[in-house]
Amino acid sequence: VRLPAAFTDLAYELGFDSVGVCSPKLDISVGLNEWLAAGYHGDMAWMEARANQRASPLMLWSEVKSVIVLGMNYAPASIPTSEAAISVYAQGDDYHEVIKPRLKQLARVLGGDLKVFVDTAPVPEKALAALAGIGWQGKHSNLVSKDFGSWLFLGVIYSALEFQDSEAERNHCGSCVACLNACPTNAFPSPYVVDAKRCISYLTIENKGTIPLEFRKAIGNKIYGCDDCLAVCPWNKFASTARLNGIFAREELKSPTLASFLVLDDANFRALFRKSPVKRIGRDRFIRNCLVAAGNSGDKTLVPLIEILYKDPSPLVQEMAEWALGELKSVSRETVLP
Ligand code: B12
Ligand code: SF4
Ligand code: SF4
Repeated sequence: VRLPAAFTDLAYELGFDSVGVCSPKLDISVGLNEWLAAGYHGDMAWMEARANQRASPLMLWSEVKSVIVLGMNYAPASIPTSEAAISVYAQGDDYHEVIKPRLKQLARVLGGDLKVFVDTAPVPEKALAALAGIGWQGKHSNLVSKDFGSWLFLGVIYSALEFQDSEAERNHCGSCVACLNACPTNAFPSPYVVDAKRCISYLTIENKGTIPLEFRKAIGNKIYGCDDCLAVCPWNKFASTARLNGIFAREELKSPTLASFLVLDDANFRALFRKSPVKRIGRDRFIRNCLVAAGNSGDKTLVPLIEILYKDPSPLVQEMAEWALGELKSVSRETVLP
């Protein structure tokens, strides 16, 4: 049977832009195991822990008959360029909290036994989305769509009911290599493969420790995640601005200043990033990231704020403050003052 029209209509009403169905008989274990064996997951031990389930829906839930994949467009009106750049996906409400309740609402229309996922479970979301016709895995490894470019969040429903499969999407990257060339940290060992340990998204979000010296300069102004490979994708020109724009972009996070962030204590940090994905990394890691951007900023007016952080109780903050001070002291007066 086809997916009920009531389901697709409600999906669109709730803000989803793309819906597809595929068989659960997908198995990405060869690629996934190679990726894990190469150690590209860094400290994300949770990627290893349930790798067999991540490789195939049937390993997670033997009852699943159909997989329904939903894409939600979050294309920004403009790409962040501020001195404290927060990646587009993190400038508004946490997408997990936006998408999960909507998937649950859709689940009620679908009926039957089912499970809903967004990001956090061992589910091969990108490969499923490609099989369900939402788009294809681009050379940056994320899902690209002809209609929405590289700006889609993915949500997945495993259903015990069987629905007619959609047509899988084929790859439309052609000879383009824009995303591979755009990466500031050379995180692509080969097309379609990301070495997470080198990815700024990993370094600024997943990584709990200090940021390795070799990447600090390349991180530039990025304080939470990175969009460089997504932003250059030529398919983005077909993307329209996200319908849920109000949810996915907060005015105050579009072009913030480093000075306003460097003074945040724990309580202010939590208040400012309430409901935002940024709160997940906590104040210390956030300040660590801001200090990297401060060290790269060439802005000596930040020195007094960084000197305070040099005495911070967090060793993570202290260490990065020391580095940032060193960087700014090496900037000549002429390049700083007009
Ligand atoms: C772990 C993870 C990360 C890690 C690792 C990234 C990665 N590429 O795997 C880090 C922290 C670096 C990361 C960063 C980001 N992430 Co992330 N992340 C995930 C997560 C939780 C799992 C992904 C996974 O399974 N990786 C394992 C590897 C092995 O899978 P893979 O990349 O598909 O690798 C395959 C290819 O290499 C393939 N392969 C090898 N050779 C070839 C050749 C060809 C021709 C092909 C087609 C494939 C192929 O084999 C592998 C297995 O199939 C998913 C959510 C989920 N549950 O799926 C979100 C997810 C992928 N992330 C997402 C986002 C938005 C991001 C960021 C854009 C956030 C940001 N702005 O900072 C960046 C983008 C960085 C990038 N270029 O990938 C979205 C992507 C949405 C989309 N449109 O695809 C997801 C789906 C979350 C969601 N629900 O929306 N992420
Ligand atoms: S998100 Fe940034 S650092 Fe990560 S692979 Fe893409 S361009 Fe490279
Ligand atoms: S930038 Fe080019 S190679 Fe990369 S995903 Fe987009 S079309 Fe494919």
